[in-house]
Amino acid sequence: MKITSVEFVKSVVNLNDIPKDNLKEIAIAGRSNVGKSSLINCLLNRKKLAKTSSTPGKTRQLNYFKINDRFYFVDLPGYGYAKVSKKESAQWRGLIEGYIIQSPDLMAVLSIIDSRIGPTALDTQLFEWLTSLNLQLILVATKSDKLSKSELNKQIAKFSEQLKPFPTRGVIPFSAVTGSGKKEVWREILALLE
Ligand SMILES: Nc1nc2c(ncn2[C@@H]2O[C@H](COP(=O)(O)OP(=O)(O)OP(=O)(O)O)[C@@H](O)[C@H]2O)c(=O)[nH]1
Ligand SMILES: [Mg+2]
Repeated sequence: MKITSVEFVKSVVNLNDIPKDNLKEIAIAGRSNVGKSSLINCLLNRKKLAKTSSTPGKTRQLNYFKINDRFYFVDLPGYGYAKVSKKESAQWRGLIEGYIIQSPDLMAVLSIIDSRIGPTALDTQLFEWLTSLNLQLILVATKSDKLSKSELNKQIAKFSEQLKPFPTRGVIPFSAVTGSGKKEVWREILALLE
């Protein structure tokens, strides 16, 4: 897709503050540190738009990025990071779940898994829940640059089998470092925005 404008609109920690301008939204979800913010930067050809970090727990709010004045990417806090206090982790969970339930303009959730690890129990829980809400899922296996071509193929075949119960059109291998898979991810996003 040709990106003509990208605007960081706001960070939201309180569900009353979510934008109400009826633009469609694609949310990016996944374990803490899996590479959500890096994927956003890569898709939008920006290096530092969404803040990334090698320390898990960088994104703690819902971050809204407006693209071409037409739709939003919503960067979500990561889940499953052991070093976050119970209280904080419950807060993030409430924020993510509340957002997903309360956003009528949410078109799909782009769920990110690690190519080396695959879907964890928490990921599968999320997929089950999204499926029960009739939300579209786009599955992306990131950090593909960390595997050889044959290892990656093996992993993708395995994940596709594991994810069969969910309504998704397969798992897209992706790397924010090389940009591999970018076109395929955009194709899925645009299909859902049509
Ligand atoms: N090799 C490689 N490293 C990546 C890739 N994507 C992200 N990383 C690295 O993984 C770490 C976490 O990336 P982030 O994009 O901040 O992850 P996040 O999911 O937004 O993390 P939280 O906001 O903490 O939940 C950083 O050190 C990135 O440089 C990738 O495709 N390949
Ligand atoms: Mg992040």
